[in-house]
Amino acid sequence: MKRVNIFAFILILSAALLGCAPDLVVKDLDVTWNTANKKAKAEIANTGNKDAGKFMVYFNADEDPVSPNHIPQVSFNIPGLAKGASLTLIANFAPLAHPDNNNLANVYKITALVDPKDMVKESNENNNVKEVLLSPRMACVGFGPPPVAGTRYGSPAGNVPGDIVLLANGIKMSVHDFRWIGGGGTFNVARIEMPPPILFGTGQTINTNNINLEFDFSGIGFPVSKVELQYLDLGGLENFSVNGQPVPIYAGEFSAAPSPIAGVNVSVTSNPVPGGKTGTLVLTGAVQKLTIGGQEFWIDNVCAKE
Ligand SMILES: [Ca+2]
Ligand SMILES: [Ca+2]
Ligand SMILES: [Ca+2]
Ligand SMILES: [Ca+2]
Repeated sequence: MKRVNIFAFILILSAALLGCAPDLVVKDLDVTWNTANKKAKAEIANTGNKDAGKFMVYFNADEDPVSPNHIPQVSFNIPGLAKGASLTLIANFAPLAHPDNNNLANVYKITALVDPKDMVKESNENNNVKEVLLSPRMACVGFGPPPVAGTRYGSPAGNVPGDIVLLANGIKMSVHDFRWIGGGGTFNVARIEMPPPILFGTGQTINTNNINLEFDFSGIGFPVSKVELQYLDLGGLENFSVNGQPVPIYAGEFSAAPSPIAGVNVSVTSNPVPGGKTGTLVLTGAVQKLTIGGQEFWIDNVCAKE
């Protein structure tokens, strides 16, 4: 009988001790993720009945693929949080953009973790994480590194038309004949390089010199409803097609490309720069394939969105 009493007492005591503990929770996680802003806002609360001492809060930007050296994470040191109190933290990821993490283009999820190092013993350790999947999903080709600047595709690399030369984030890039306005064509070279010293792209870009690049989005893992890229046109004419249309291919000034093509709306902006023009292409609709190339023509940040 005495034994049972002691056992009961221990049970009550443990319950009391457990009940008298902080409980840190991530109550809310809001993510703003677009070209201008890459921020996560979390409300952290202590819903326990004891004050919490110091702890940390991590905001992780989960990537696919994971970058080798610049995994985006924002961390906070919190000196303490009284019982019943809450605080709001804002993590700004924009300054963490780096070529090594594809300028944050591979981020698909934001995770907020309270007390990741378990510095506070809590009544509930299983409510310390909240995640937000970024929507729409997005996959991009940013032209490295890798590959290194100077990498060439096409004739000098021994490629033949149709060769797949690059695979990035499920997007396949192949090389094809460039077609002249009057018919006939050529198969010359595309080169990974730093762009001319004009505000265009981010880091490395790809130059097309009388060759076409085809981007195939069919292996991307989600339905594509939008494709965007940035371009720099320093002369000559361009080729352009969407989902294999028109046949054989549009040849002319890229900024005058027709719209719609194959049911996809085509929007090209154009701003003058010394020696040419730069701008963006936005394709809105179900895009499976995009073919593009020119003569003195660069592109960067080919992004497909859900
Ligand atoms: Ca907790
Ligand atoms: Ca803890
Ligand atoms: Ca780039
Ligand atoms: Ca042109």
